[in-house]
Amino acid sequence: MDLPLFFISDIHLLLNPNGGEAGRQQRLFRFLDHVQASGGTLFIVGDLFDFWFEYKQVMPKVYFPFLTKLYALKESGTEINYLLGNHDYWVMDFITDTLMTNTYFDDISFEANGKKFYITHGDGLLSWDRAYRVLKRMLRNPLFVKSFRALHPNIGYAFANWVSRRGRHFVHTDEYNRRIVEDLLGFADERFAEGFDYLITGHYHQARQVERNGRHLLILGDWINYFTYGEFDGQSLILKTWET
Ligand SMILES: [Mn+2]
Repeated sequence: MDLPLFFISDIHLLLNPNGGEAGRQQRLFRFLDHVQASGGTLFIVGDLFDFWFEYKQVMPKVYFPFLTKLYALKESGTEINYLLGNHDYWVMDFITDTLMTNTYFDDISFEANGKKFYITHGDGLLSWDRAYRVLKRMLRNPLFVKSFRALHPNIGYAFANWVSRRGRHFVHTDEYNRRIVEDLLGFADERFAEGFDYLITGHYHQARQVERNGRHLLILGDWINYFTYGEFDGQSLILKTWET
């Protein structure tokens, strides 16, 4: 795993691009160029796509510019690790074999330069999220996925669009965000007690870095409002903003 390590999440590339989408993607492409030039490793910590559902022979064409960009990055020799989120869990061989170096269906942990990392997309972590955890198990159930895949793609994607429009609430109150950080710190402290130095999560659409006795919780923000990323240079992990 080549240093530096870069962590991004919650880009939510749109199925129905709005006026700002091309510019947003160009900004992301410049970041990817930076990753390539640095000779480092990229971690995408979930919700790269606002919706990805792959079929045996079919995948969404709207993402073509991004897919070619990422494929070129991989072909140049950059390692791309993709941890699936709650918007882009339903991948097949195009993602796992063609586009990404490694794809992960669950949390991962590893050691780099003497530091122990725990990486999670983060959905379902909150202590009060019991109902969501049941829903998550259902949406990932192989029988459910098989049934959804049997629907015509136009029907499947129309349904996803409808769900996505209803669920778009990426800006929360300060009070709600503070409660989330507090709850995530409970989960982080458990990982720190196990010996992990860094807990990195996405999903919560807030950019925060909290230190606890030299160990760090990093909430990655997103590429909708924050344009943030985590960078580990071998010594320390820092939350940065791309093109401030
Ligand atoms: Mn998410």
